[in-house]
Amino acid sequence: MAADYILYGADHSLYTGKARAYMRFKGLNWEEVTATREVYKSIILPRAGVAIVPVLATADGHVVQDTTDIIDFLEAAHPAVSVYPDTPLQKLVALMLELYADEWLVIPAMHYRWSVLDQQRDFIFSEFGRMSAPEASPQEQVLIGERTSKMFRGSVPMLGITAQTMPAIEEVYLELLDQLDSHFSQYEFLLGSRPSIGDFGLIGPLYAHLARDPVPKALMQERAPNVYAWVERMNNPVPLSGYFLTDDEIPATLLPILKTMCRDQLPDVLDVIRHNAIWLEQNPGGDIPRYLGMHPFRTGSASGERVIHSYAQWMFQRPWSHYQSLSGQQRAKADTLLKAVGGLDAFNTEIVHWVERKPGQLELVEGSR
Ligand SMILES: N[C@@H](CCC(=O)N[C@@H](CS)C(=O)NCC(=O)O)C(=O)O
Repeated sequence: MAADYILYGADHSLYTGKARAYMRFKGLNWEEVTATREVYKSIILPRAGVAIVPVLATADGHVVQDTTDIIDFLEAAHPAVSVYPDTPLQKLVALMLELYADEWLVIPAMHYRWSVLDQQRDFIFSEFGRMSAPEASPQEQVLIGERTSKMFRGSVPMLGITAQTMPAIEEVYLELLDQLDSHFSQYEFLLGSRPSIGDFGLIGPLYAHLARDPVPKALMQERAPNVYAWVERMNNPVPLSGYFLTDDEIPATLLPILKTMCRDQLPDVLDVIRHNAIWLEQNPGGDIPRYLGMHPFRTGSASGERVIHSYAQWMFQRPWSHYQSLSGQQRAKADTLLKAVGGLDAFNTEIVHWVERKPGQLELVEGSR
């Protein structure tokens, strides 16, 4: 039977890992096709618009880019056994952890791929080379990969990964591994026996880079075997199975992770929103560029500079609008949770300029809530 969907991506791609695990869980009739140089040229660029993976193509010729849009598109088409909890706190936590994973844990993921390159050079370059040119010999693939990965290697300082921040990036990551290890020693997934959108977010950085590249893989297997086992469960799920915990329970083991997210990521996101607003006020009706320069950030005990990634606002709007939709008892419970993890002020910050994504472009535009 011909596949209903094709996912164009790669084994070593962070965001492909997120979409792949989701599609496996949903038990869809799909196939994965490597995004070779040829696929970028003949399919991704002409049909999706920008040179980014993964890209989903449907049998009737529709394409979707961006894992969050891919998942939401597929959720709408296959609503059974949703990955979005329908209870207020679990939905909030799942969306917060998706945001954290997608936009912040890319920092340790990229650090452990590129800062220790001397210890895993052949593996990394041959992965990039194999993706671009599957027909080339293994030796050629290493050389091709060295060339094609240049842009990703070059983005490391932009992400805030420098000699000054590396010790703190590692410290915060090791703490996260310990916290997740303790969580997954008790629970199959973040919120029970069914993976949520938060799990699919986390599998992005925690698979292709942190559980697959040789150096961080060994670290995870040694230090956090329960996290490694969760990675395997995410990649080999029993489709459409499991339940979220009853009574909208949030496991206490997730609170320290949310605390770190609120401490490190939310100030960065609020500053992105501020920069997006300034830009829109100066360029009404314009397309907000993907990057708006650099701004200060903190992670753990270190401070540095990283790129102002306008897109982070779009991801933050998801948990923010869910929180804002709550009222009465539900809002009070969400407030208690957010207060305990240090996120209450951020979630009560007014977003004056709402942003939207337009298919086929990286820039954002002003939209209406
Ligand atoms: N927010 C996007 C991010 C996708 C993304 O950054 N993909 C990487 C590969 S894992 C890529 O193609 N990057 C090229 C670029 O950023 O220009 C998503 O969720 O799909």
